[in-house]
Amino acid sequence: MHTAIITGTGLFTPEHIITNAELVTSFNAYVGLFNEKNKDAIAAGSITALQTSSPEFIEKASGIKQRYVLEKTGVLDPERMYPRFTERPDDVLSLEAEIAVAACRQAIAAAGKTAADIDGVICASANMQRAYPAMAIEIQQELGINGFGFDMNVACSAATFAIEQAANAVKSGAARAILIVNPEITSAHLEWRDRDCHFIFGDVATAIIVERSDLVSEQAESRWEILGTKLATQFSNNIRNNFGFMNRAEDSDPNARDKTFRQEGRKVFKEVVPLAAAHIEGHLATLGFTPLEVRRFWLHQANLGMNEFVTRKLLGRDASRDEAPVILDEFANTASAGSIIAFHRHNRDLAAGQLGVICSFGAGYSVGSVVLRKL
Ligand code: CO8
Repeated sequence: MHTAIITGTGLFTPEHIITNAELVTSFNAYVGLFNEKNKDAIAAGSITALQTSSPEFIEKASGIKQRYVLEKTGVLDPERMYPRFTERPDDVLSLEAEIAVAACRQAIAAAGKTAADIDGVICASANMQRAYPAMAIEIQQELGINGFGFDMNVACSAATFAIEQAANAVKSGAARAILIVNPEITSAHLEWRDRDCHFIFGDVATAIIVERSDLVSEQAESRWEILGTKLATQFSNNIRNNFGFMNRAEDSDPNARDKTFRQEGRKVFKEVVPLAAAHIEGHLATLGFTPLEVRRFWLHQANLGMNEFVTRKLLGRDASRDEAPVILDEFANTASAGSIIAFHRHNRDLAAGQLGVICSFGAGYSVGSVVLRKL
């Protein structure tokens, strides 16, 4: 058995920012248009008037201040309320692969590797742009990587679940190095017209190199030994999207509300916090550690209050931002990429021997943890 190490990460950040104030201005314009258009039905009681949103609520309830998106004019157009992308021909790199490749190139360079050193690509994301061929294979071709590529989707937990697959491939000797990539175009699957969730998500792509310890390059920017991974799932309808290939055959409306992201946010909050905290504590115990020995927690970035609850349960006190970095204020929830952005931004300052935990949680429900030691 080999030892699996994380040696490089990459982050692609879209150029457009939508602040809470901008988002709410266009959402409230949409509400005004809707209520005006339906004023007779609203007066008759057959349609409920929409309520306005507020930047103060968004920041207080979630900790989110802004989000990055690949396209903002469509999202902010009160007559449209979703991004405006141009369909690309089959022989042009797809948008999801394009942002993935940008993050991958950074991760490969950070690890001091070339495409020839990598044996497989895992594209792990909450949303794939198409059914097939796999996004991973298109990314693999664009980067000139030999070997194999496959896609996997465990929503917000896709990255940690992929780290386990990569670590197993490396440990068993099946691969020298695996490239994991998490391109998240959440803007295309978010219902920007729903006051309960219109502020939640942002677009981004992250990438990670997992490789064999004896093959690590001297140029590698960091070296984190994967001491263990632990995955768990428990079915729940509280975060769900019914978009899929059966829609046409079912004669269902492709624009119906259930064909984009929807959630019971409060239930998710209450049910997932204890799951995540118990999961991390149990995982650490199997490796002979307690939460108090962990120097840093790179948690899923969905809600600031959620992360504060998780770390309070683990540590018995409030965690500092240094112990549990927050990036959701800047990026919002970026599904599988959130905990990886936190790791990417905040891992280089730790000393050799210190422990860290990456933990994601979300739809499924799903929880994935990765215990790391800095070398
Ligand atoms: N503006 C003003 N007021 C509002 C707004 C708004 N925008 N929205 C709701 N309110 C009001 C409500 O009407 C309610 O009023 P009242 O008390 O009078 O009834 C009050 O504010 C409180 O409403 P909520 O109880 O809904 O608010 P919460 O405090 O629970 O906050 C959150 C809502 C922020 C959504 C919170 O519940 C939360 O963050 N929960 C956790 C969510 C989470 O972690 N989800 C993870 C899912 S992500 C994932 O797994 C990936 C899925 C795949 C990605 C797909 C890409 C699109």
